[in-house]
Amino acid sequence: MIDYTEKIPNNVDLGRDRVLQRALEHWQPAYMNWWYDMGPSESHALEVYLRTATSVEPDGWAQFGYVRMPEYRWGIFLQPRDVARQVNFGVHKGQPAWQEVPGEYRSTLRRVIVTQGDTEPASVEQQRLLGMCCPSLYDLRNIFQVNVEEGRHLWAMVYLLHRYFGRDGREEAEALLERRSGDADNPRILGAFNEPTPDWLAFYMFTFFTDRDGKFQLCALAESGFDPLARTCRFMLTEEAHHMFVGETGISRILQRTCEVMQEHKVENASDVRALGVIDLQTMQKYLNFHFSVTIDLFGSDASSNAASYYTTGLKGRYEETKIDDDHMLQNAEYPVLEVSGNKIITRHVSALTALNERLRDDYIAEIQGGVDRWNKIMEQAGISFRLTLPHKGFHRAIGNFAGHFISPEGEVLTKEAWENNRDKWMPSAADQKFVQSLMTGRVIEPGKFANWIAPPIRGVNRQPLNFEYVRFN
Ligand code: BYC
Repeated sequence: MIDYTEKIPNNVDLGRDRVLQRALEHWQPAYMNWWYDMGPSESHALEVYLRTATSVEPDGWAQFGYVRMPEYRWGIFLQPRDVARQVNFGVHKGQPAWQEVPGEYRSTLRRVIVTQGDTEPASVEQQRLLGMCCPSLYDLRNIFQVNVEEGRHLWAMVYLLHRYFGRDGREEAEALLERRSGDADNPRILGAFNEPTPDWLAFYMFTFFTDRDGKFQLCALAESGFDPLARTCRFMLTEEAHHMFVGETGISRILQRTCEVMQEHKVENASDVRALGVIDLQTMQKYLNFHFSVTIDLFGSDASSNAASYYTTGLKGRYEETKIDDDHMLQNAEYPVLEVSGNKIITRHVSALTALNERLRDDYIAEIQGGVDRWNKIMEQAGISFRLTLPHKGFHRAIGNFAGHFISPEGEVLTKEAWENNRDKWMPSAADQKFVQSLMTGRVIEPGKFANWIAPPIRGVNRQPLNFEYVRFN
């Protein structure tokens, strides 16, 4: 019999919880089967220089060493409990934070946890082939780090389902291993997690844009009145930061390399840039448009009674709820949302409670803009006039007020036909994707070497040199 307390680093007193142990005895082998089937392709024998969380202390959550990924110790960690913590918003404001699931909110909470949990294995599935065309050992190690941590985030949600939701929770935990990204019959729950991640440009965009949705959703759940959920999400956020770092620096390094080549060869035209084996800035903008629009859909509808009730009942807060100076009830407050009226986009003030998805989306967009500004400095420093911009919030949306409308990146309301005629100018066309993928046909695995289309990072992982053997192929 496997000793789970030994195998699963945890701070939830796993050794004493017989019910949980029994549940895990069933789930853990199914998880391993899923990892072998859907985890990174042809990776099982590789030794990877990974960080593993072995405790929540500052010196414990980032232990570096070589690990074969199937032997990674997927731990269960919650931020330590603050016994004075209260429900900080909604109708239960001021009550002690709940340590067990309130009966009347059981199915709603389970649903939110399942939705969050579902994204974690989905992203691993989306990225499973990318190791086969990595631009360096450094990047290969980083994608594997992201993948094992998404696996751990699945564990985090499964722990909550097993520990607090009885038989329904166990069934949901099993279903998390059964859905598959992009599967026509049994897809992942949210739209963006059924899109393919076919190349490394898409991967960096995904970790910059979509992992950041993860950050904002986790921040909102970290405010939850259900304390175990709040504490789990707090700890997940420490790992999420690295994923967004991989995305932001990945895009920066591609831009850096493109700018170097443009300067060196004095070329500006996209086809000339492509001929030199780097990704033109116009294509970068198209990928940005796609990933931004698909990701902002993940925040849900602009007006959502679900979001209002999550808040009123104390289950899901706002970004940085406790730092906001208001009544934390929002009974009479309003919030501006956009909608299409005729051929114009207008602003309407609606109840702040129903607009909570929109508010979180706006907080997210403000942070994204900061990253885009940092990317633009690379072009500025290279003396290149091209600038990346965020498309209008209504561009290419499938959820909320803009769904079914045809909005240009500049925010004009167009006919379907006019929009379709410009589609390939705004979003990656089949030919653009083919070009990007043509740069990524094989993997670069010589220590210290990088593919031509991406600059090396400024520094290595955990102060290791750039030519460190981040992955051992043996
Ligand atoms: N695709 O009232 P609404 C991450 C559904 S990422 C498909 O607006 P609500 C990560 C919705 O379910 C963060 N369906 O919805 C990143 C609802 O269905 P029903 C993941 C969608 O509930 C990278 C209906 O439409 N975490 O961690 O207010 C790598 C009405 O919509 C979508 C969470 O999302 C969509 N995009 O808001 C790894 C947090 N959007 O009731 C990991 C948990 C909406 O009609 N989830 N629908 O059947 C939530 O809080 C909410 O479910 C949502 C949706 C904010 C997502």
